[in-house]
Amino acid sequence: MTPTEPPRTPPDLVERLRNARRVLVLTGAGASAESGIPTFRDALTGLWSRFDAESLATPGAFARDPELVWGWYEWRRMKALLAEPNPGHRAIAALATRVPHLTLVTQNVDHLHERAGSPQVLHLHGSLHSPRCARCGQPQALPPGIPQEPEGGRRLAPPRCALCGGPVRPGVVWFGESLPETELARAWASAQGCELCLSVGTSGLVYPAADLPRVALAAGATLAQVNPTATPIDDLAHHNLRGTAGAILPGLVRAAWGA
Ligand code: BV8
Ligand code: ZN
Repeated sequence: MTPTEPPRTPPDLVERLRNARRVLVLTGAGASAESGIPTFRDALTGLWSRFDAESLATPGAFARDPELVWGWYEWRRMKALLAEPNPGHRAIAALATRVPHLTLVTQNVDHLHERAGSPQVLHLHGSLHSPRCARCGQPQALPPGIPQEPEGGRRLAPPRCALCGGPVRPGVVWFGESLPETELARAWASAQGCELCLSVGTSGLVYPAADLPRVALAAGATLAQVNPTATPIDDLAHHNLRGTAGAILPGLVRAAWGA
């Protein structure tokens, strides 16, 4: 570590983490970047490169061109299934065995936290792995195995609902759609009651998830960020650990508990 670089495991943060009873961890797409999953704003290449995420991840885009949108999500689901959890996911899973009350809230839809062993994950934006009928809402089974989607993508007709014949949509929360009430309420309550909020790999641009670190701060929590680049809450955070989740989080857990 060069002398000018800020410490990646500041002693006061390590102490705070080791002694905290209630910790909120909020993750965004950056937490999965080292697993090879493009971040949300990088996941638009090839066929989708002329779109921005906010325009494609919407009910309107799916209504206008279901094959374009379903093709994008099947490509992302393939990337998620081919990916492995990274050391950052595993360090967060280890926190669950150390912190008496750990709440893990994710904006991600890839299920890598679960595959890394995190016992409870609050999904604010849904999941790639739980599609439902766009018409009647009936949950739909996905074909077994890994979809074979070409890089750069292709249009793909969404399956039809077994019950009503409507188009099957991804089980994610699109822009303009409400977040699941229970998960949001539990995330909000955790932010209001935590001693430490760890915001990992999120640009903090999407609401209401982006409010959680501010809610924690207002309730008196210590706020720490793990991100290689600056975000809108840099000035608010007590600690800005400038680096990747896979590089920083294991060191933080080791500094706090040895193993
Ligand atoms: C809603 C699922 C009510 C789909 C996504 C105020 C209040 C409420 C709503 C709004 C509001 N202001 C504006 C809104 C509307 C909107 C919104 O927030 N718009 C933004 C663009 C301004 N919010 C909504 O529509 C929400 N709905 O509030 O309902 C309502 C109802 C009706 C009408 C109006 C309101 C719904 C938001 C959910 C949208 N769905 N995802 C999908 O995945 O396809 S959001 C999408 O962005 C992803 O889930 C993603 O996770 C999320 C946030 O992005 P990030 O995770 O931060 O990813 P990003 O690529 O941006 O950044 C990656 C970061 O990682 C970077 O900082 C990078 O530096 C860092 N990084 C990179 N590598 C690493 C790393 N960090 C660590 N380690 C590394 N190796
Ligand atoms: Zn249906």
